[in-house]
Amino acid sequence: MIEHDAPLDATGQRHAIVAARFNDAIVVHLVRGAVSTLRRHGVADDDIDLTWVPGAFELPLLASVRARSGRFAAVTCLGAVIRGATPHFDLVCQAAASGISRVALDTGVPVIFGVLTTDTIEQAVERAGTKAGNKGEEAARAAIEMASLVAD
Ligand code: INI
Repeated sequence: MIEHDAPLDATGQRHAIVAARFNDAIVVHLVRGAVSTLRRHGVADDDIDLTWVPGAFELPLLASVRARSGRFAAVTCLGAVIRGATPHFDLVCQAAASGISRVALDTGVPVIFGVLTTDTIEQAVERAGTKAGNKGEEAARAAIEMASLVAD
Protein backbone atom coordinates (compact mmCIF):
# COMPACT_ATOMS: atom_id res chain seq x y z
CA MET A 1 0.00 0.00 0.00
CA ILE A 2 1.22 3.49 -0.77
CA GLU A 3 -0.07 5.95 1.77
CA HIS A 4 0.40 9.70 1.34
CA ASP A 5 0.40 11.61 4.59
CA ALA A 6 2.21 14.93 4.30
CA PRO A 7 4.36 16.14 7.18
CA LEU A 8 3.71 19.73 8.24
CA ASP A 9 7.21 20.79 7.19
CA ALA A 10 6.95 23.90 5.02
CA THR A 11 10.65 24.62 4.70
CA GLY A 12 11.30 26.14 1.26
CA GLN A 13 7.61 26.67 0.43
CA ARG A 14 6.39 30.06 -0.77
CA HIS A 15 2.88 31.01 0.38
CA ALA A 16 0.40 33.68 -0.69
CA ILE A 17 -2.27 34.96 1.66
CA VAL A 18 -5.24 36.93 0.32
CA ALA A 19 -7.26 38.66 3.04
CA ALA A 20 -10.58 40.50 2.89
CA ARG A 21 -10.56 43.92 4.59
CA PHE A 22 -14.32 43.84 5.35
CA ASN A 23 -14.65 43.08 9.08
CA ASP A 24 -10.91 43.64 9.38
CA ALA A 25 -11.10 43.80 13.18
CA ILE A 26 -11.68 40.05 12.92
CA VAL A 27 -9.64 39.31 9.83
CA VAL A 28 -6.38 40.79 11.21
CA HIS A 29 -6.44 38.03 13.83
CA LEU A 30 -6.89 35.38 11.13
CA VAL A 31 -3.94 36.86 9.22
CA ARG A 32 -1.80 36.91 12.36
CA GLY A 33 -2.68 33.28 13.06
CA ALA A 34 -1.92 32.21 9.49
CA VAL A 35 1.41 34.04 9.32
CA SER A 36 2.62 32.71 12.67
CA THR A 37 1.61 29.16 11.68
CA LEU A 38 3.48 29.39 8.37
CA ARG A 39 6.59 30.70 10.17
CA ARG A 40 6.35 28.05 12.88
CA HIS A 41 6.34 25.33 10.23
CA GLY A 42 9.42 26.68 8.46
CA VAL A 43 8.27 29.25 5.89
CA ALA A 44 10.77 32.12 5.61
CA ASP A 45 9.46 35.65 6.16
CA ASP A 46 10.39 36.68 2.61
CA ASP A 47 8.39 33.75 1.27
CA ILE A 48 5.05 35.00 2.64
CA ASP A 49 3.13 37.35 0.34
CA LEU A 50 0.06 39.13 1.81
CA THR A 51 -2.55 40.96 -0.29
CA TRP A 52 -5.65 42.76 1.04
CA VAL A 53 -8.81 42.91 -1.08
CA PRO A 54 -12.03 44.85 -0.28
CA GLY A 55 -14.23 41.92 0.77
CA ALA A 56 -14.72 38.17 0.62
CA PHE A 57 -16.44 38.51 -2.76
CA GLU A 58 -13.10 39.66 -4.23
CA LEU A 59 -11.02 36.81 -2.79
CA PRO A 60 -11.33 34.42 -5.78
CA LEU A 61 -9.98 36.88 -8.36
CA LEU A 62 -6.83 37.71 -6.40
CA ALA A 63 -6.43 34.04 -5.47
CA SER A 64 -6.53 33.27 -9.18
CA VAL A 65 -3.88 35.91 -9.95
CA ARG A 66 -1.59 34.56 -7.22
CA ALA A 67 -2.17 30.91 -8.13
CA ARG A 68 -1.53 31.53 -11.84
CA SER A 69 1.70 33.41 -11.12
CA GLY A 70 3.42 30.07 -10.58
CA ARG A 71 5.30 31.55 -7.63
CA PHE A 72 3.39 29.97 -4.74
CA ALA A 73 2.96 26.48 -3.31
CA ALA A 74 -0.48 27.47 -2.00
CA VAL A 75 -2.83 30.42 -1.60
CA THR A 76 -4.69 30.94 1.67
CA CYS A 77 -7.85 33.06 1.49
CA LEU A 78 -9.00 34.69 4.72
CA GLY A 79 -12.14 36.66 5.48
CA ALA A 80 -15.14 37.05 7.73
CA VAL A 81 -18.70 37.17 6.44
CA ILE A 82 -21.19 37.94 9.21
CA ARG A 83 -24.90 37.48 8.56
CA GLY A 84 -26.18 40.43 10.54
CA ALA A 85 -24.08 42.83 8.51
CA THR A 86 -25.76 42.29 5.16
CA PRO A 87 -28.74 40.90 3.31
CA HIS A 88 -26.15 39.69 0.79
CA PHE A 89 -24.71 37.15 3.24
CA ASP A 90 -25.62 34.08 1.21
CA LEU A 91 -24.47 35.59 -2.08
CA VAL A 92 -21.11 36.68 -0.68
CA CYS A 93 -20.52 33.30 1.01
CA GLN A 94 -21.55 31.39 -2.10
CA ALA A 95 -19.39 33.49 -4.43
CA ALA A 96 -16.36 33.21 -2.16
CA ALA A 97 -16.68 29.47 -1.59
CA SER A 98 -17.41 28.44 -5.17
CA GLY A 99 -14.89 30.90 -6.62
CA ILE A 100 -12.09 29.73 -4.33
CA SER A 101 -12.83 26.10 -5.05
CA ARG A 102 -12.88 26.79 -8.80
CA VAL A 103 -9.49 28.53 -8.73
CA ALA A 104 -7.93 25.51 -7.02
CA LEU A 105 -9.43 23.05 -9.50
CA ASP A 106 -8.62 25.20 -12.55
CA THR A 107 -5.00 25.91 -11.57
CA GLY A 108 -3.98 22.80 -9.63
CA VAL A 109 -2.63 25.08 -6.91
CA PRO A 110 -4.09 24.53 -3.43
CA VAL A 111 -6.36 27.46 -2.59
CA ILE A 112 -7.61 27.31 0.97
CA PHE A 113 -11.00 28.54 2.22
CA GLY A 114 -10.20 30.32 5.47
CA VAL A 115 -13.36 32.39 5.51
CA LEU A 116 -15.53 32.60 8.62
CA THR A 117 -19.24 32.53 7.80
CA THR A 118 -21.11 33.24 11.00
CA ASP A 119 -24.48 34.44 12.22
CA THR A 120 -23.01 36.83 14.78
CA ILE A 121 -19.90 38.87 15.52
CA GLU A 122 -19.50 36.86 18.72
CA GLN A 123 -19.22 33.63 16.75
CA ALA A 124 -16.60 35.25 14.52
CA VAL A 125 -14.58 36.48 17.53
CA GLU A 126 -14.68 32.97 19.00
CA ARG A 127 -13.09 31.61 15.81
CA ALA A 128 -10.49 34.37 15.46
CA GLY A 129 -8.16 33.36 18.25
CA THR A 130 -10.40 32.97 21.28
CA LYS A 131 -12.40 30.01 22.58
CA ALA A 132 -13.02 28.20 19.29
CA GLY A 133 -9.45 28.45 17.97
CA ASN A 134 -8.22 30.48 15.04
CA LYS A 135 -9.47 29.81 11.52
CA GLY A 136 -6.35 31.47 10.09
CA GLU A 137 -4.05 28.97 11.80
CA GLU A 138 -6.22 26.08 10.64
CA ALA A 139 -6.21 27.42 7.06
CA ALA A 140 -2.42 27.84 7.04
CA ARG A 141 -1.95 24.24 8.24
CA ALA A 142 -4.24 23.06 5.43
CA ALA A 143 -2.21 25.14 2.94
CA ILE A 144 1.07 23.56 4.07
CA GLU A 145 -0.37 20.05 3.96
CA MET A 146 -1.96 20.51 0.53
CA ALA A 147 1.19 22.12 -0.87
CA SER A 148 3.20 19.08 0.25
CA LEU A 149 0.62 16.65 -1.12
CA VAL A 150 0.42 18.20 -4.60
CA ALA A 151 4.23 18.31 -4.78
CA ASP A 152 4.49 14.64 -3.71
N1 INI B 1 -17.64 41.21 2.66
C1 INI B 1 -17.08 40.46 3.64
O1 INI B 1 -15.93 40.02 3.51
N2 INI B 1 -17.78 40.21 4.78
C2 INI B 1 -19.06 40.67 4.97
O2 INI B 1 -19.64 40.40 6.05
C3 INI B 1 -19.65 41.46 3.95
N3 INI B 1 -20.95 42.00 4.12
O3 INI B 1 -21.50 41.85 5.21
O4 INI B 1 -21.50 42.63 3.24
C4 INI B 1 -18.90 41.70 2.77
N4 INI B 1 -19.43 42.44 1.77
C5 INI B 1 -18.61 43.05 0.76
C6 INI B 1 -18.37 42.14 -0.44
O5 INI B 1 -17.49 41.08 -0.09
C7 INI B 1 -17.72 42.92 -1.59
O6 INI B 1 -16.51 43.47 -1.16
C8 INI B 1 -18.61 44.06 -2.11
O7 INI B 1 -19.89 43.56 -2.44
C9 INI B 1 -17.98 44.68 -3.39
O8 INI B 1 -17.91 43.71 -4.44
